[in-house]
Amino acid sequence: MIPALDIDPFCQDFFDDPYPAHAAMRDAGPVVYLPRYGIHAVARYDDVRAMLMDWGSYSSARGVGISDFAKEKPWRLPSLLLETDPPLHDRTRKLMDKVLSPAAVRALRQSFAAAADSLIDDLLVRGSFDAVRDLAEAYPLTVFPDAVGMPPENRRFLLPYGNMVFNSFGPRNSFFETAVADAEPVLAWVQAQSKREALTASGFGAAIHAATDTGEFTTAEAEVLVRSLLTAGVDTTVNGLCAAVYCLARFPTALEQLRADPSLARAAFEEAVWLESPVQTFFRTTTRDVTIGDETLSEGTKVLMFLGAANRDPRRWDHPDDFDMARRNAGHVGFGTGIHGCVGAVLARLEGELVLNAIARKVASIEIMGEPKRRYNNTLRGMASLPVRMTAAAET
Ligand code: OVM
Repeated sequence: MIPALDIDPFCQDFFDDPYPAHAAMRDAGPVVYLPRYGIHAVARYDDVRAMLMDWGSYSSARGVGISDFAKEKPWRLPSLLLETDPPLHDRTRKLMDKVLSPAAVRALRQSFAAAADSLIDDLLVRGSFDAVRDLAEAYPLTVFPDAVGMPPENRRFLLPYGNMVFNSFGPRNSFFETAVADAEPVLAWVQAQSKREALTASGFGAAIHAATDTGEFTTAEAEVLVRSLLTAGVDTTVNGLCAAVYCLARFPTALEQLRADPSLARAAFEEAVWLESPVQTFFRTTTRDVTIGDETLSEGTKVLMFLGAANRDPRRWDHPDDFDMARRNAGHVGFGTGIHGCVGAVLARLEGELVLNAIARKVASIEIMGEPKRRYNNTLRGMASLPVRMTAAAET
């Protein structure tokens, strides 16, 4: 018998404190049933990881949200990257791997570092600010659209767009309805920004469109792949940076260690992604009858993978609720893993490293000045606001 649990993983109470429910699901068995939505779920590290690795049994092509594309019309034109299986996925992923290659990302280091330093300098002049709006959102909203090759106008539209798409992976609840209420201008803007003519000749966008010149990709395909960048490239990093700042504010000894050794910046960002798991969940759909533990799921079953619960599974991690930059967190699933593992992770890690390195060199203290407010989203874990005061380190 697959244990049935009365848990709603898409409601405000759950988002306010998902950890007791994560533990209940992990403890109930390798796979559980959530009757509220008629879905199955895995929350243990080993089972989440195994599912991410087995794309042949667990398909993405029927959608990685609760909606089954075999039964319902997708909310938007499906992604050619996220919502596909091999062999189509191999073709699109190969292009995106090339566009976002370590060498391509390395070329951005100097300009991204300058932007991080100048942002932290400005924030230190202000002293008190909102770490979500003024730091975690401000930084990716500058450097990422620049790297894609977007014009300066309306870049903030990327935030409501991401909020819509990441809500759309859950049920049609009030979070989704609110996010899509005024969608039209944002959707039109995203579509227009995905076109070759809207992008500069040098960025990631142009690199994707260049693949149409050889006939390997159609213009329509290139536009949907640019849309993947615009969808997945900002909100995710915003919530990763927010998690990192929140960790440093709550664990002052970690900030001391980071200040003493700024080369820990990369480890600090990785640990924050591990601990907070900005992308909390994705679904798969079984392509055949599968066995998990002693249980069988029939073909066509939606299974929810709790990445955030896997990253805090005490079966896998020591002191799984602590922020510890010395932890060996390799193998965490905060960026997923397998063929769909985050294609932008190299870029996200660069952004995280550079912001935290600037903080390490310039900031003496980070103090939380008011009640942090959570941002409720069916997929993303993050905050709407985090009022802080930062003081400057003595000049060296
Ligand atoms: C995409 C896409 C959308 C949302 C998330 C994502 C985390 C990718 O459009 O390809 O990856």
